[in-house]
Amino acid sequence: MKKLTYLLFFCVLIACEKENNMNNDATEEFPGGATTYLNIFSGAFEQPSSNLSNAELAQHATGDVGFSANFITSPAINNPGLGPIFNHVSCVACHPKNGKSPQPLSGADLKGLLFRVSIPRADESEGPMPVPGLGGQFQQKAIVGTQSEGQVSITFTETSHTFADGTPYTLRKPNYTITSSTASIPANMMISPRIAQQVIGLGLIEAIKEQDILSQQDINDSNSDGISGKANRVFNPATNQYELGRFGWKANNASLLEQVAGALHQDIGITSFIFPTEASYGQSQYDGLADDPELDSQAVIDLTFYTQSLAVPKRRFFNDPAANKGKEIFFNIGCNKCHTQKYTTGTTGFGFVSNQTIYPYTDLLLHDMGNELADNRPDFLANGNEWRTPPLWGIGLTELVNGHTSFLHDGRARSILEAIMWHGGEAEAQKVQVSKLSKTERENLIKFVSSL
Ligand code: HEC
Ligand code: HEC
Ligand SMILES: [Ca+2]
Ligand SMILES: [Ca+2]
Ligand SMILES: [Ca+2]
Repeated sequence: MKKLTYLLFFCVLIACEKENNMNNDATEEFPGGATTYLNIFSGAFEQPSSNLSNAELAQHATGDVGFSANFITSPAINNPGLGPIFNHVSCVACHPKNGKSPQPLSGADLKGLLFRVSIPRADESEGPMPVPGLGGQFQQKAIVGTQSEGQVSITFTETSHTFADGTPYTLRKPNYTITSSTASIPANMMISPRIAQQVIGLGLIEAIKEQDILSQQDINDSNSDGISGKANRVFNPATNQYELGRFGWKANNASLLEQVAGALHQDIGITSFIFPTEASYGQSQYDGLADDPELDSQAVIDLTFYTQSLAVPKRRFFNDPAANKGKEIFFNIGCNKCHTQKYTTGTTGFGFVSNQTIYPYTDLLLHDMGNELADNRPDFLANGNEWRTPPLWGIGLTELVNGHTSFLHDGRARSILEAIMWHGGEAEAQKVQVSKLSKTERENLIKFVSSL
């Protein structure tokens, strides 16, 4: 009898270990593999990968200048072409110190928040249908003498909740309203709020083998764990074909070149060889200047290289007992079912991101996160409830680098714990388990996530 109990206990342990797949290799202290940056300070997101050649370091430095450059109204000698309509004047204005934007508290200063807009179409997998007179993004700024597309207001609804141990907490939901617009707003227009993400480690994300992402899909939840990750498939104008989506909050961009050229085009109003026509073409704001592309192709490639070669900082609290207890909770609860711990990258055009063992904590797949987080706006294969699992590496440094702890797709969460408590849909079970943890267990879990 006693033997049987032991045996059963043993099996449960084995099953549990097999199920949660936790990896405890010492290499995890260097989550970006050989690219990892080893100092922790407020500039930790602005460092080139540690394994760049001198030529690569020089290109990184050139791209760095472009990332910080303020674009200005044409004609100008340096950085011309801003707008005529735009969201911000530089990359770094939205991605401060290459980190996440703080949450905006009013429509008067949206910081790194922008709004994607579209109207419904028969087959959403072809990508969002632009809104007549507004296009695919709402630009709330314009150069002197031009009208912006309009203004937005933000209000908040606060709700009260309690953990199982009786500790209260609140969640604050932002509501966005377009208060004025140069175009008439169609009744069926869909709006997706998106906040600027951190831009570290993206060359490594680009180098994850497509097969390693696709093999995690479980579209029909055939293993019945309530989680049904799905890859996005998006049109890439740089290659003129549909490809696996990796970047953006809905995995709506296939490559960093497309992402960067898209940011120049839509966010700043700069045309390039990928997007040679102004975002405002066909609208009253169009400038009609024959100066496109406004940025030469080498500058776009250097800027893209900058995002491909930014290091991931070293882990903190790596051998901290509380963080290690939190790691066990993370895996036992099943956070890793979406926040995949580890990959070995493939061989890419860049040696420095090839064949690296990395720990980004993402599956790069889309998940239904419930109605509370939904933007109700499809983006290629992502439906209105789905978001891409964001990488968690660097998350604990957000406070040090950016002086805030705003998380999730519109920055609504005011802490890592709030970000977890907003999880719903496919992650409802994990959220409920967190709500049942003791105070110490909750603190350990947060300590672990902050160590990433
Ligand atoms: C108006 C604010 C804003 C500006 C300006 C801006 N970005 Fe972004 N950036 C964002 C937002 C918002 C996202 C998320 C977009 C999405 O979900 O589609 C993003 C995403 C990205 C990503 C993908 C990150 C990831 O993890 O998927 C990269 C790379 C990036 N931006 C680079 C740039 C570069 C380079 C520039 C300058 C040319 C720039 N951004 C300018 C707001 C901005
Ligand atoms: C079903 C998949 C899934 C599971 C399970 C899951 N997450 Fe997430 N997580 C996501 C997605 C998707 C987002 C982005 C949601 C959004 O922005 O609206 C996210 C966002 C986050 C963020 C905010 C990241 C950022 O950069 O803004 C944190 C922190 C986080 N998750 C931690 C956890 C923890 C801890 C657990 C386990 C208790 C967990 N997640 C379980 C999919 C998941
Ligand atoms: Ca322009
Ligand atoms: Ca627009
Ligand atoms: Ca499943």
